[in-house]
Order: sequence, then structure tokens, then C-alpha cells
Amino acid sequence: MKTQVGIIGAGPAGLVLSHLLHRAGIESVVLESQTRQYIEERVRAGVLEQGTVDLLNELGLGDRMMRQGLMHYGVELRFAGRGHRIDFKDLTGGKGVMIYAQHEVIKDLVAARLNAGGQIIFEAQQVDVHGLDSEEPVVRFTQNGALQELHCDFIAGCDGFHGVCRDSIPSGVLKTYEREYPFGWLGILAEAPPASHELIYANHERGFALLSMRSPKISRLYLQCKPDEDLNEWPDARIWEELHKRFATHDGFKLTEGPVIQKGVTGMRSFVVEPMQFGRLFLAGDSAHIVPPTGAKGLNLAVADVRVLAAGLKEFYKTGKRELLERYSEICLRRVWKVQRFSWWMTSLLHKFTDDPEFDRRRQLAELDYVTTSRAASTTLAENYVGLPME
Ligand code: RFL
Ligand code: PHB
Repeated sequence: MKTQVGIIGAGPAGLVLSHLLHRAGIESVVLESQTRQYIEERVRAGVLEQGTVDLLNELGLGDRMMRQGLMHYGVELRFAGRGHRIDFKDLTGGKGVMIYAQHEVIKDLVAARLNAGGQIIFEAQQVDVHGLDSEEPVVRFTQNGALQELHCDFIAGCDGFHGVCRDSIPSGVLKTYEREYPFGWLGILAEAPPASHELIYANHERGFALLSMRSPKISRLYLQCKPDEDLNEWPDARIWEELHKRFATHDGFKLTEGPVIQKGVTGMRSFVVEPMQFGRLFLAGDSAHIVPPTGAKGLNLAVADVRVLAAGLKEFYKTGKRELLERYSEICLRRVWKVQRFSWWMTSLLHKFTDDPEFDRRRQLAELDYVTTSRAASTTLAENYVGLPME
């Protein structure tokens, strides 16, 4: 097999890249290790930045999102028993975020790609990349037990944090920056109408909690837990009890309960590799960086990477120039580090750090007070949350 760009991974990064390339008249093949059904049901992110929403619409992929997604123009920060709204529309000149589940985005991207005759190979096993510093890199994999080779001009490593692409880069090339947090998130999906029509980020002395949603009938709720929390110790009743405590307000806020339809624990880390490129392999999305979910940025950052990559590839195929491709890593990393900063800041503002002295707890509450009362500070949060402009 032969193609121009071999894309490893059918997550948001890989699929959006294949669409962007198709629009530019560049051929690609996407290799995905899981089944189509698996990736279309995997519960993950839910918040799309304004720029991600605009891009999906521009690519003609936004119909279902515009019908079923929920556009939000603010979030609430809740602490000391009171809620404080951050008004995105007012603070950012009309921008907002779309609440639309990541797996719904994946369904839309897969269907549109296949309808346009695009190639996505599901259940590709033993995927391996070779000849990265040659002119014709090769991806080897097995499909239904048979060994296959995909010869390409470039390889896009969009295979997530646990993929194979990053580790195929010779040792000594990449520098890793990493921070682990001493907590995780226990997340549930519940058949319960969301108790608020906007997201609530709660700082509570028992730990962080987040109220989000997937539709007017489905709530998505998270609570700060141990990084290795055992779900068996969290029967539904205990989860609800804890959520009620963390969202409680002085004016009697009522959390709506309902049957829990999904449960999981997510670890939290900040992670970056530099550079995001080696020879003809370009890393994009979670394969190159991870952010803690508090800023709702992972998917959006993956999309921002592949916009830069697609522009570089387009320039190369149109003019033969490699200027943009050579600056791929540098351009992406500027945004990556700003998003790392924001995600770390939201995380440290809202979570309980067990070994924190009282001084830090007071400082955290003072910062929340400042963020919710100073227009300058609220604007900082708002412009980062709806998404910084593309370079
Ligand atoms: P993905 O989505 O992990 O996709 C990688 C794909 O590659 C496949 N793969 C392979 N394929 C072939 N060969 C191999 N050897 C392969 N190894 C892996 C995988 O099966 C998969 O299909 O990476 P990508 O595209 O970079 O996208 C990143 C996002 O998925 C991720 O950053 C977000 O989900 C993070 N995230 C959030 N991001 C947001 O922007 N807003 C949010 O509100 C948000 N909330 C979240 C989140 C992530 C969470 N979890 C579970 C980690 C909430 C949670 C709880
Ligand atoms: C979600 O709805 O899954 C979600 C929302 C906001 C976040 C993280 C996850 O910061």
C-alpha cells in the first residue's frame, strides 16, 4: 500500500487531520488499533473550544453538533458555599464553548470520512513505524493476521499517550517534561437532568467536584479522588452523598440524582515531549502532550496541533517548501505550554492538596475571590477557557 500521509490513530487528532488533508487534496490512510464501535463509544471529553467548533463547521462536519450540542457562554466557580459566574460572552466579545461528547465528534468524523471514500483501517495490530529519517517511511502492521506495509511520504503519530510512535523515536532525541498530581477524578454519567444549565467547578474542603453534562437529560459529574481509587469502594449511594456535600451552597442548591450508567477513574498528569517531530514523523495530540482535564483542553489541543501540521503539509505539496513543516514543533509548543500553564493553574486553584499548609488553603481562597471579582482576572480565565487564538 502507498499513500502520502500515514496517520496512526483515529482519535480527534488523526481524524481531523485526515479531513484537513482531504480538503487540501492530500491523500492519507488512517490506521486504528481498536474497532469502530469501541472508538465511537469511548467516554471522554465534553468541551469544545470556539475555534474547534468553528473548524468542524468549516469542514462541513458540524451539523449534528449544532443540533445536539449545547452552546455555553459561562461557567460557575463555586467555593465557600457560594457560586460565582464567569461570563464568557461579555469577557471575550461573544465567544463560548460547545458541550458535545468526544465520542459523538468521533462518530461524525468517521462517518464523513468513510462517506467521502476515505480509508480508515480498524483493528490494525502490531503497528510499527520504520525509516523515520528516510525519504519514504513505512508503517508495518497486521490486518486479520496478514502482514501489511504502508509506504508514505510522512507519518503522523496521532496514537495517543500509550501509542507506539513516540517510543519509536531514537533515545536521546526527545526531552520529557512531566508532573503527576497526587489525585485523580472519579467520573460518572447519570440519567439525571443537569442541576445547573452551566458547568460548575467546585472547590470544597473535602476536594474538587465538577458538574458537567451531555444533554438536557444526562449529567456528567466528577469528584476528586485518590489516583489509584478502587471503584468497588464507591457504590452509587456513596458517590451521590459525596457530590451533595461538595456542591452544597448556603442557599440550598439541589443536585439531581438518577441511575448511574457509566463510572471510571482518571489519573491526572501534565506531560510534554520536545520536539514534537523526528525526521518524517510528526507527533500530534496526546502522543506528544497530556494536560490534566480541569481546563477541558486535551481534545482542543490535539485539534490545534493538526491544524499546524496540515498547513505545513499543504505548503510542502503545493510548493515543495518545508519552512512550515520545519517549524511545526516550535509553533505547536508555544500553544502547548500556554495550555499546560492554564490547565495546571485551574487544577491548582480548585483541588485539595492534602499536604498543603493552612497558608496555601487561604491563598487558594483569596485567588478564587480575586478571579471572581476582578474583571482582569476573570478575563484571563475566560479567554483561555474559550481557547486562545490560533497563531
Ligand atoms: P486519542 O483520543 O487517545 O486517540 C488516539 C487513538 O490512537 C489509537 N491507538 C493506536 N492506533 C494504531 N496503532 C497503535 N499502536 C495505537 N495506539 C493507540 C487509540 O485507540 C485511539 O483511538 O488521542 P488524540 O487524538 O490525541 O486526542 C486526545 C483527546 O482524546 C484527549 O486529550 C481528551 O479526551 C482529553 N480530555 C478532554 N479534552 C478536552 O478538550 N475537553 C474535555 O472536556 C476533556 N475532558 C479528557 C476529558 C480526557 C479524559 N480522560 C478519560 C483521559 C475528560 C476525561 C475524563
Ligand atoms: C466533561 O464534560 O467531561 C468535562 C467538562 C469540563 C472539564 C473536563 C471534563 O474540565
